[in-house]
Amino acid sequence: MKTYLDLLGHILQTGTPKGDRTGTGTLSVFGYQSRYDLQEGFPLLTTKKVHWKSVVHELLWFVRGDTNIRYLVQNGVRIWNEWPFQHYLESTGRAEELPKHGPEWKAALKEFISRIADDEEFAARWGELGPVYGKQWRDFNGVDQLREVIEAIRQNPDSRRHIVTAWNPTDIPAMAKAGLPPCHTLFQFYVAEDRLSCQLYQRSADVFLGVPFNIASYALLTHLVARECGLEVGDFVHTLGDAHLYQNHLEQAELQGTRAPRPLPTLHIPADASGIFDIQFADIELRDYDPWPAIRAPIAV
Ligand code: DHF
Ligand code: TMP
Repeated sequence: MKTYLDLLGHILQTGTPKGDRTGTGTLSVFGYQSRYDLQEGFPLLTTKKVHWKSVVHELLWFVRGDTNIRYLVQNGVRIWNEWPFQHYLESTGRAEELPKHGPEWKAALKEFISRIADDEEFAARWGELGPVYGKQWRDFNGVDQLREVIEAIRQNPDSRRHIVTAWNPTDIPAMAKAGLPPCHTLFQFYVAEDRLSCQLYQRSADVFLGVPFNIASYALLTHLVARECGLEVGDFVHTLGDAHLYQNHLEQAELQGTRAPRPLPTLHIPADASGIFDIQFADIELRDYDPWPAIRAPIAV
């Protein structure tokens, strides 16, 4: 899959140094588009190992309308841990005494996460990310956008209005408090020749850490919606706003750029598995994933 490596190369070659909210610093471009033909295989990167289990659990968590990290934590998914933790430290006045990523901070994070898993009340109070993706997809001021878009694709496939938006301006302050305003902001489905395509507008893209997850997540969503509508899959079109590489990811990105892509894995869901709203994790199977080793990088919080 050359497409993603082209994006890495484009930012390394033409990116402009730019400051950012987290204070890390980035190389950034504004506006970029990639296209993944889902008939060619499942676009999970092969040039580094991506934690597939987290991609699947996170998507099922969105689809169910959940916004509390407890489900993720209980299923071994760590990708959303740091934002509620930071909010907890700030709210309890301990952020100052625990410098980010130091040994005491790490110990406190571990303790926080085991309390989220074991203590239901604590999780209800501190595991919430606010009205983020799951809430907006399933209940945007009362509208179940996901259910409605699936019904609309079934009834009127040619429509040019198959849109789901996570960008709910009145809810942005509440999202920013414990989580983040949505990065994957708005998506649109498109049907032609019995194939379902999906385009995502992502306002802000951490190209080394976030984007590999985002591509796989929307490819999986496209498969699940297509299945629900009796369609084949078409393309995933990924449109990026601020596409950036953090300054502390540059070496990792260079290393990844030296690796030759391998054949893509394929996605398999048994015909008798439930539909998108009730599908089980175990029904979603990826075959023949043979990636290069993982490449570690620090995440900017
Ligand atoms: N903040 C920033 N700065 N970048 C992000 O990509 C991001 N993504 C969020 C929330 N906030 C964010 C949600 N998605 C990882 C991947 C996706 C993600 C959050 C985190 C991540 O850390 N991936 C590592 C480890 C994955 C694992 O747990 O095994 C990776 O190497 O892919
Ligand atoms: P921002 O809100 O200041 O743009 O910071 C969000 C960061 O998280 C930014 O680096 C983009 C990144 N991100 C992704 O790339 N994909 C995601 O799915 C999420 C949630 C965040």
